[in-house]
Amino acid sequence: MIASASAGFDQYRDNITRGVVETIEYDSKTVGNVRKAMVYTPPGFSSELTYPVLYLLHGIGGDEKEWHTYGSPAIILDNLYTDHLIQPMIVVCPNGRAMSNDLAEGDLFDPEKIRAFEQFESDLIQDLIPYMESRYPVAQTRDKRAIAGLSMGGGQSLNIGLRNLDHFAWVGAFSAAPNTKAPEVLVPDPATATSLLSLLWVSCGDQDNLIQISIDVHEYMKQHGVPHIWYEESGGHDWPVWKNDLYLFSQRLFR
Ligand code: FER
Repeated sequence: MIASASAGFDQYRDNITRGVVETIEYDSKTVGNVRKAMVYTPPGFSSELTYPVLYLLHGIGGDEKEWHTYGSPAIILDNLYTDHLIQPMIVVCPNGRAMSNDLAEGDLFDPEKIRAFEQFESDLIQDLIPYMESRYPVAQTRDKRAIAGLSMGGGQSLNIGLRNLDHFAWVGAFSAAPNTKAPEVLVPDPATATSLLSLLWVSCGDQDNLIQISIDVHEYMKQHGVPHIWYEESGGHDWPVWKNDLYLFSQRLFR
């Protein structure tokens, strides 16, 4: 049984040291243009230190700003840091729709836009991660990289994270969407995944119409002995669930 976030976890506190959020732009060879991402550096950030990185992905209606607009990740993480409940980490919110017009506009289910969420795998691994490693003091090993996201971003985290375990040891899916590949495609080799994963987190709200996708992933992992956390929480396909997930998931990272 996992207890949900304690009251006030997402409320701005006065007189604490805060992290900093900035928008960066990186050259994407994948898309052929300059793309934006939002980067959170933790309270007390120092370029003398080396930080682990969480890549935190948005949903079908979002972009690189979505988490910061609706999910208060900086407040949640600043509070957790102040309470000594998380490791200091950099959190990168990219735009997961890897195409030249990556705005969340028009028909969000247009096949070209859905494909762009797949194309993001290359943008992340070939373009954004190298950018982060060239501009920020970040660790460059798999055990110091995490990928997580909500809905479409949850599907991406499973698809990209589990296919690139040489890059990620920590994978989290919050309310994963139908872009999630079939469990046996995600993890064709349970023994290898088991040996490489530090954490596989799968969560979903019990009122979410998409919950079967997460249950299928959970059941497959259970059947094949792949250690993971399955967290069914109360709620729908919505921000209270995803904020709670970030609060709980981030505390388990980089331990
Ligand atoms: C779908 C239903 C929902 C789908 C994607 C979503 C690709 C994504 C929802 C979200 O990101 O919130 O059929 O197909």
